[in-house]
Amino acid sequence: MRNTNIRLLLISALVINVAIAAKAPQNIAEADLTSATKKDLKAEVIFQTVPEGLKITADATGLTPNSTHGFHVHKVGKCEGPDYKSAGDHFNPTNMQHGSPKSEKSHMGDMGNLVANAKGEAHMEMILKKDEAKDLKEFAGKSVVIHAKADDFKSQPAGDSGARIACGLIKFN
Ligand SMILES: [Cu+2]
Ligand SMILES: [Zn+2]
Repeated sequence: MRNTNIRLLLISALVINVAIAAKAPQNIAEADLTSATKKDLKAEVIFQTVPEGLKITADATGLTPNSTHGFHVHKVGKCEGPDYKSAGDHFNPTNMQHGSPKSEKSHMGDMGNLVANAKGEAHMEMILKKDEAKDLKEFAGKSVVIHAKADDFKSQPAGDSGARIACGLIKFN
């Protein structure tokens, strides 16, 4: 009798847990970036689906003061330092050329530049207005990369933004 009660209790706890997991928001994903070469460099990037597209909020610290850095989603969710080549090319499911996120015809993963202030901190908010960008599941499992140099939005295939200095995986919370 007591055994049955305990079993019922366990089962109901399980059911409640499954229900909570199912209700966890799938409209927000996050990447925490670290750097193998610049120990102070850290960044948090939040991806949130909104009616207009995909809202991206990035905060970075530990950058060189007053510097500008190419900033992209890369197609492989693998951050192996120190060069992070493991992250592969830019996320480009629509087969476009590299460019500015403001252009319809750029890589899905092109997020422009992160611009650091005099303290080496960068804050960026933008909305990727691409139809395909609304499916956050496409972004989860990819990686976010910060580059050493500015993205010129012209050079192919990656905006001539130089070495990859930080990397982080995109995960649902
Ligand atoms: Cu990149
Ligand atoms: Zn690109």
